[in-house]
Amino acid sequence: MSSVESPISLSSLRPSKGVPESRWTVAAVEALYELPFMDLLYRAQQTHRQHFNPNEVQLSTLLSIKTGGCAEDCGYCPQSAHFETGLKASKILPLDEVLDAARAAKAQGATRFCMGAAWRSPKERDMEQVTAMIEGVRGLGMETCMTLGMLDEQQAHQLKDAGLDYYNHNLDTSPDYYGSVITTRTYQDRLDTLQNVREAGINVCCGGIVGMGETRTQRAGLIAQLANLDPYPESVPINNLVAVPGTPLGDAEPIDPFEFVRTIAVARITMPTTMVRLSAGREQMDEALQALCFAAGANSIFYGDRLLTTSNPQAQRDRALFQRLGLHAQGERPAASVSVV
Ligand code: SAM
Ligand code: DTB
Ligand code: SF4
Repeated sequence: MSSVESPISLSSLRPSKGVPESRWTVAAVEALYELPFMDLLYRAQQTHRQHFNPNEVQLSTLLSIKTGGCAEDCGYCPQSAHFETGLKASKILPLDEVLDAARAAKAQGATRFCMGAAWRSPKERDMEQVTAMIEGVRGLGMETCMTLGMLDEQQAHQLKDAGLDYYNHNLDTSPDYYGSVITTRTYQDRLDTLQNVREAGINVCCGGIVGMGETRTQRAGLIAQLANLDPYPESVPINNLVAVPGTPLGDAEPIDPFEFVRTIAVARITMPTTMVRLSAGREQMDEALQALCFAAGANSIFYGDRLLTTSNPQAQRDRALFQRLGLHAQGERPAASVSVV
């Protein structure tokens, strides 16, 4: 039987004349979004399989090392002091609690431990504590990731010297929608932090959130920004908004699930070698939707029953899903493969 090719070739969706080959225009990214769903998934799968084992998923566990009371006004975030969400603010966790949580995450199979703080940026006095956490978690044989807000050059070097593997700092949305969501720091502030992280030699984890009332063009605008970072991030978290009552986005209309899958696929195609992380919002998704996200090229998840302040599927539930789909965690033995003649 002959195969039927889509009438739209990917080369026709690459950047237009006069734009350097490596840059994605928003229009080119949007044209990917507009492909028939099956064609888009096929493209994403092709790209994914060129660079990764499609049955392998990397597991990171999150811990909030300093919760709530944040000075920023990010409209999606339950930890902002600007909104009444009923969340109790707490001080930075002691080192031994952080290491206990990391040990537990490792025992469950996580290979990376991500520590998040509700800060605009770390203060001088915080740096000693966070660098001790990096050293301690690395000492357990895990990869480390931190997300602490904005970093200057010196702070980025301090984290690198302590052995930090990844720094997460999201662009969150497109430049033109950004001001509707956050007013206390600019898009350029975020780009500056990303540059400091990159120049210090730390792997960049940078993505965004969908389902905040943005248009498809704005989702394409976010992906184009990420894909045009030079080099693009090593890890790209795609968060589905967790709508928390009390935040300005607490009543946001959920995004069409297929549009979410499309976002994963478009991230995979535009950033072929990055780890695309299916991030916040999995608790609100059913198994079939998560399976579609893996089929679209997601190859990393947050693992463990909490994100920072909201819930995430139980580890056991993820393990059961992996078994049903024949997926395995990075660093673990693949499920037995059967050859089909
Ligand atoms: N305070 C630091 C910062 O903003 O850079 C680090 C922690 S902050 C909670 C990390 C990221 O979590 C945000 O950039 C945002 O993308 C994501 N996030 C926060 N609240 C969310 C929500 N309700 N739904 C989905 N993602 C969310
Ligand atoms: C990211 O992009 N998503 C994670 C991680 N980086 C730090 C955070 C999701 C937070 C969801 C809301 C909460 O649990 O507070
Ligand atoms: Fe603060 Fe980060 Fe939440 Fe923004 S996303 S309010 S910076 S904790």
